Amino acid sequence: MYKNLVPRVAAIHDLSGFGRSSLTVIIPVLSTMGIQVCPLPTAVLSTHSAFPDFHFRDLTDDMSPIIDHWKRLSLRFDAIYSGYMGSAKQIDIVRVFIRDFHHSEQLIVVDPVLGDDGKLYHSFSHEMVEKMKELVCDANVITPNLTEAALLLDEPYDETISEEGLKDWAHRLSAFGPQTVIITSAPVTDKRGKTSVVAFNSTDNRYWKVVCDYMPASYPGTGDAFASVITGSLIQGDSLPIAIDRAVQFISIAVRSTFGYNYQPSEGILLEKVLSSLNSPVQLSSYQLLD
Ligand code: PXL
Repeated sequence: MYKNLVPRVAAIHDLSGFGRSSLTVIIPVLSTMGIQVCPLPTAVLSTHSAFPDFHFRDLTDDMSPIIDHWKRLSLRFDAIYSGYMGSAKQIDIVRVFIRDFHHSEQLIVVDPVLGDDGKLYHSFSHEMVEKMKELVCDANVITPNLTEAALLLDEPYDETISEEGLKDWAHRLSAFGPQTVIITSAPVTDKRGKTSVVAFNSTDNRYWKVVCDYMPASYPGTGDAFASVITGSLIQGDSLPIAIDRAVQFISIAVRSTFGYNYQPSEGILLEKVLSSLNSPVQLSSYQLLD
């Protein structure tokens, strides 16, 4: 059977020129992990949407011709990985793309990019939330942050949600279709200064948790870096808890490397300084299996 010499991912995200988010993070992370990235861009922006007055070019009408060309080339993708959508209409295009390019050994990761800190991102409407609920049904793995998990479940954003509550949310999200649900920015109510990632895998009915230090700064693009390490790690054959450990450790190193500088957080984590750490084995595994 035909096999790619290097694992190949179709990456369906926007290209934001400045601010280290989406494809400018996803391509270097996955390339460093030895994975070929084929971008299917959803939009081109001058910066990510947290900068004022950004220029935005919606690429909805270019996606189908790009996909049609890829079909004529009979491209085979080991994974399909989607994130920020340029319009709600693109979700129908992505769903057809997944259906047409699907094969049994393929990993489908949907990062349901919608918002953060309890708020929808600038320029997203409720229609995007409703369409994203459809897209997550097609995924094997989804990586919502706490805000996105709440939006997908029509729950109020709850920064004080308990571990039991997080398990319930992860379980309910997996009922949409994905076997694996990974919720980031999950609060740790019994420990000060900590944040966590809580995950559920419906194939073995196990819940996992990785706790790390909370740093009082918010860098755009960390969710993209996190989901990219998860995607790369699962493609490389890691288990779910090790993939989460790798992603948490990478984000922690990246945030700590950045935090000490007097620097505008809107420019994103100093990715270039820490990319090479992706090639080191997990130094200190810290995952816990939850009851
Ligand atoms: O990191 C998610 C993301 C991706 N793309 C764009 C964004 C954001 C978050 O703000 O604005 C354009």
